[in-house]
Amino acid sequence: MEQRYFNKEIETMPRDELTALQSEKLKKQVRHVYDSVPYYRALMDEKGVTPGDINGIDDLYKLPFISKSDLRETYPYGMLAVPLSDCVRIQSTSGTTGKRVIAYYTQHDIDIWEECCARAIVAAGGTKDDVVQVCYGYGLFTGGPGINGGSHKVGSLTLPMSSGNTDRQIQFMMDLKATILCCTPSYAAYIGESLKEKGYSPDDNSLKAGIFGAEPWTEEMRRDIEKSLGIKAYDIYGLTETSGPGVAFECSEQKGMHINEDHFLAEIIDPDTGEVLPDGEKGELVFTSLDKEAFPLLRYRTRDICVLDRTPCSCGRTHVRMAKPMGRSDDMLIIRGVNVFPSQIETVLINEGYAPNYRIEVDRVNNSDTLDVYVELSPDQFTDTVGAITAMEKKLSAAITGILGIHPAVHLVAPKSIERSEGKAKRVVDKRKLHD
Ligand code: DLL
Repeated sequence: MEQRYFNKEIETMPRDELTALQSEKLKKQVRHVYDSVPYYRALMDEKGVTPGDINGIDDLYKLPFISKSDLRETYPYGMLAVPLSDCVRIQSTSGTTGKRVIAYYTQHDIDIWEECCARAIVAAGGTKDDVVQVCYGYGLFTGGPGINGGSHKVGSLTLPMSSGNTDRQIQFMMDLKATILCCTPSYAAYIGESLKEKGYSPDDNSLKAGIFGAEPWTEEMRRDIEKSLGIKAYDIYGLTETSGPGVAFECSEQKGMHINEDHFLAEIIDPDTGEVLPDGEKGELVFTSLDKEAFPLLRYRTRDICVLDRTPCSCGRTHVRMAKPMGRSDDMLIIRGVNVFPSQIETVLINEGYAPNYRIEVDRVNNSDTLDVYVELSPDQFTDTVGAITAMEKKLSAAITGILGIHPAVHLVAPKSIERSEGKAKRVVDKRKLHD
């Protein structure tokens, strides 16, 4: 397949040149942050490191980390590195786990963010002839605005749908012949289900690709969505703290997501000790933004658990690839001492022939953890014979036990009884936290 790039020179830059570019940018960025963010300067002083100690990316390890608690402590302006009058926009996280994070952007910051999204769209086959339907949320969430800007840069016709109102999404998709769909994977699955209910087959739409991210999703879910929409589904990753979507994206090889390394320097660390781990080892992803002006975080701990791969990719891009994050370290459930990621359960469900409509409930009864998995039946699977349902529940429970090593109570529930998501799906209820 012929490869297309949005910025060929940068995306295929030989490694030694890329490293030199990163080192140059890092030196400048550390000086900028030290001079303009008193909070980070104090952290550096405490560690006994000065901008003069940073002569390239090999010195990155000397810098202190930043984590979400630092952002909370400095809320709302404490991490700002330029005068507020130089900023043109804010975006923000949903703040479900505490105070919202506010990210600030100068026009330069928006330009680089949108270029990162444009690279992702082109890697998924996008051109100026495409019709890009953006059904990530618009507003404070970065998904809609970021992909919207990227699509403009590519020159595609952009449909700024935002999330929700699925009937209207389908009408525009059909009437305007959308070719690229951008939303969360859980919403893509819901759109696929709704199309089927309306009597459309996957061949009836004009879609060729989807760019899905903002939440963890499995390879099994990818195949499910590809089948229901008749497309090739691409993963995209990002976070508000670094800019938004487009920090990393999949190419046609789909062997991990290329990190836009000219803007974001990636490390994997041991989440417990902070020690930098060699490539190929699983750990917490840490990003340093190399040329953002307004909100330039150095060594920001994402909490996302994944692996980096620096082996060459046959797409020609030289930038490092990150594996699909298997979840956040703070989403990982510890059930009866066993580490469980919701994505492991999702893999089993789909392999066993269920749709990815499920809810995981964890509780503690008589000092022992309980795990209940509610899984929705499709109309074809639905039966009101109790014996048949019990047998299916037993089989699924055994399959999950085989992977996790702990035994869940599986409850198969009626079609449509689990709430659908138009944005990031909420699949886990940990009642132990509610009791504490
Ligand atoms: O979710 C930005 C985004 C929008 C990415 C649209 C992709 C598409 P936040 O709301 O700040 O930003 O959430 C960031 O979401 O740390 C990950 O835990 C998770 N996440 C994002 N993309 C992926 C992905 C946006 N492709 C947090 N796979 C991150 C797994 C993802 N998790």
